[in-house]
Amino acid sequence: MIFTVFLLVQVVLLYFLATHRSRSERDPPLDKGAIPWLGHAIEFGKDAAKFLNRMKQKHGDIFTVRVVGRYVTVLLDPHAYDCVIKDSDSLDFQRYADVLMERIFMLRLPHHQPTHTKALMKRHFLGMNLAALNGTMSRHLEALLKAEMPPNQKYWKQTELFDFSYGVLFKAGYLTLFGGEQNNNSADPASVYDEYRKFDNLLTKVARRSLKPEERRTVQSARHRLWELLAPAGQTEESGSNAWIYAYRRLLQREGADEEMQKRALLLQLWATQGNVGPAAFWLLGFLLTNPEALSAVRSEFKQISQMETTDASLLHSRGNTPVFDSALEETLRLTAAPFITREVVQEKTIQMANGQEYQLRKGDRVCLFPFTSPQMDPEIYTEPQKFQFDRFLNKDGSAKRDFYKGGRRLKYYTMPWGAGTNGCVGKQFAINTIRQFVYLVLDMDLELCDINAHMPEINTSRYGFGMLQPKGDLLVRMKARKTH
Ligand code: HEM
Ligand SMILES: *[C@@H]1O[C@H](CO)[C@@H](O)[C@H](O)[C@H]1NC(C)=O
Ligand SMILES: *[C@@H]1O[C@H](CO)[C@@H](O)[C@H](O)[C@H]1NC(C)=O
Ligand SMILES: CC(=O)N[C@H]1CO[C@H](CO)[C@@H](O)[C@@H]1O
Repeated sequence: MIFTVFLLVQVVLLYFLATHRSRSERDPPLDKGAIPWLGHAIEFGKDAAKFLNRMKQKHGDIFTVRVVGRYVTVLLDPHAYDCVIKDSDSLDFQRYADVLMERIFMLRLPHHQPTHTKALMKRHFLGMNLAALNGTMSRHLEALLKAEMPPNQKYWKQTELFDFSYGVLFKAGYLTLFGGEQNNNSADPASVYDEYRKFDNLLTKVARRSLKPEERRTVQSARHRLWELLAPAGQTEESGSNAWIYAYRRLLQREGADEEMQKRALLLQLWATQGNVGPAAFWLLGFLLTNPEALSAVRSEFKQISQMETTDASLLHSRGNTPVFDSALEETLRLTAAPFITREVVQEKTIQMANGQEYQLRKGDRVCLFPFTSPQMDPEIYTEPQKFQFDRFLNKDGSAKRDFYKGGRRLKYYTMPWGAGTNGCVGKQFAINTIRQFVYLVLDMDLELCDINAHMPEINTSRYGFGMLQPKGDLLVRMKARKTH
């Protein structure tokens, strides 16, 4: 009896020691939440943007919250973001990414060297190779759109814009980066897309470990199917747009990854390269269709260019020639790109805020930036931040606007859809080219809302933190190819 009581006291004491944490002067405000251990996990998962806004009102631009036993310091002062983005000695991106890789993709790469992968991706997705990608992508896009919307058809085709945009861009992107030019053993893009959407729909729940039993079965089966579908990719050497997979596999082999881990790594890359473009193109087309002034501005810019240049495909590489489109895209991403930028604190570190105040980050905690809240939706930086204004990123003279201010100081980071620093998106330029080409081709068809008074669907709040947001529901449109083409 005495022994049991003794044990109980010990357990309680241990629990207290493990979860107790008091504030010191240099710590950010601490908010553990009412539920022991879980802390704020439930509210965080339901709608992270709303929760972080509430914490910002309560504590200011930096605070520490407890989420599933971990302490996460959230930093919302964009003037202080460089402290986190630039420091790779005391703040480790890889350690944090490894957790997600293991949980979502069941991927373990013990000898993985991120800098090598990074260099490989840069080699293949930028510079000369970007030029090759653009051509392949453009051919796949045209073929897929032609199949969806045969020329010379008389009748309107009704479709859901999100599903349409995601489907076409995913399949074109898959064929470009995983199928290649001559490759004959790549899987049917439609089956890859179907399985991917099942996986994608449950991804946030996998990351938060909140799957119901039947959802767990769905995820496991979709993940398995995808591994099998991707297994043949990059097995043989190829030139062309999927050469990167062969090189990537060779790199993984040198790092000691077996076949099994290689195909799992390919699913990770499918997610990184195909998960954001479709949703981004959906939001942009949706905002244009619900803002007639913006739509006609973009259409007339495209019209001018296609008159100037000889072929439509050349639009894809006329970088910098579409300031109106670029501004509309940047505005779209401001409103709908919401990644967390997270690091693990491996050494104590001091952060200096815009007002000069200093805070200490504790070893073992995580630090998380959420640029969606600030700068992107910050009313001090953008007037009426909820509103889509296609020309927000244009100066009066029509050039790109890059100066935005907070607290009287010019911001280095005024939107961050692509992340930043060494871990920023390597596919940015390719993604922009692709979206530009897709929107160009789609606007070249007859396209209209089924209900001219339709509003944009609401945001699915469970996806905050996972890159591009997705809508709750969809937007019905009808389209048909123009006769003259
Ligand atoms: C609208 C489209 C896209 C958006 C908004 C986007 C956004 C991002 C963001 C925010 C990150 C950084 C993640 C972090 O810091 O944790 C990232 C990483 C990455 N992106 Fe993109 N991306 C897009 C399209 C693409 C495309 C088309 C490709 C491939 C061609 C691509 C390839 C990658 C890769 C390989 C990484 C990982 C880089 C690393 O591990 O350091 N992305 N992307
Ligand atoms: C690919 O497969 C098709 C039939 O499945 C065949 O007609 C074509 O010649 C093949 N192409 C190459 C490059 O092997
Ligand atoms: C919202 O997103 C989650 C995660 O992707 C998904 O499971 C859920 O079905 C979505 N809800 C709606 C209404 O689309
Ligand atoms: C720089 C560049 O964009 N290059 C290529 C883009 O695609 C076309 C074909 O559609 C090629 O001709 C360009 O060389």
